[in-house]
Amino acid sequence: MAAAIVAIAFAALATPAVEVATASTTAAPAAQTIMITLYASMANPSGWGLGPVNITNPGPTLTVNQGDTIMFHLFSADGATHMLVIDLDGSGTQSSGDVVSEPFNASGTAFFYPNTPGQFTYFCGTHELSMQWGTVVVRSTTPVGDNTPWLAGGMLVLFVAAVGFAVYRWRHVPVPRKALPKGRGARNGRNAKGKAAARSRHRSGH
Ligand SMILES: [Cu+2]
Repeated sequence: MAAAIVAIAFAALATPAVEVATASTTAAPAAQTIMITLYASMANPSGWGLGPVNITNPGPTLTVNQGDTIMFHLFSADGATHMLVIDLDGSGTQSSGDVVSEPFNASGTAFFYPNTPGQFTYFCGTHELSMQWGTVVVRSTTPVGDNTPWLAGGMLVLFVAAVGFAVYRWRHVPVPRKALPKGRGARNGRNAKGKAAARSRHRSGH
């Protein structure tokens, strides 16, 4: 029985280790610093572009990964003063929760630390949103369905239950009489009868 308990214990302990190893292959990718160059123009064609000659409105869709650091290199393609705003709070206007660059009429920079997956609008803070806007897509890098803690917890519960059941069986299931050494059960029975008879004699003697 002890060997069976040890076997159950090893089986229960070995399984979570395998699950953890599997889960690690879906871990989030290492964060990177990504540089994006954007050209802004109010003069026709207005909008945003990855270069000075491909400016469109809406501008290019910018896809970034959650957890990365995005460094924008910003240029004015028409000499006008522009400002990059990423509308993180979805208000449609420049507000304190947004990414906002310094105004630039030649070049500038802005940093974006995307934490929340989703789609966001970027636009120019000094011109109308409708004339200079585009979309930023933040991709989630959080592993989907990472249930390692639940698996480990579940295996621990199973392990405790298995050991508890084994111990319960070990202590409560009577050993079959055939398994006892020959003659021992009969001798015990005889002794018990003898004691009972002695008690009976003792009581009847009064
Ligand atoms: Cu502008």
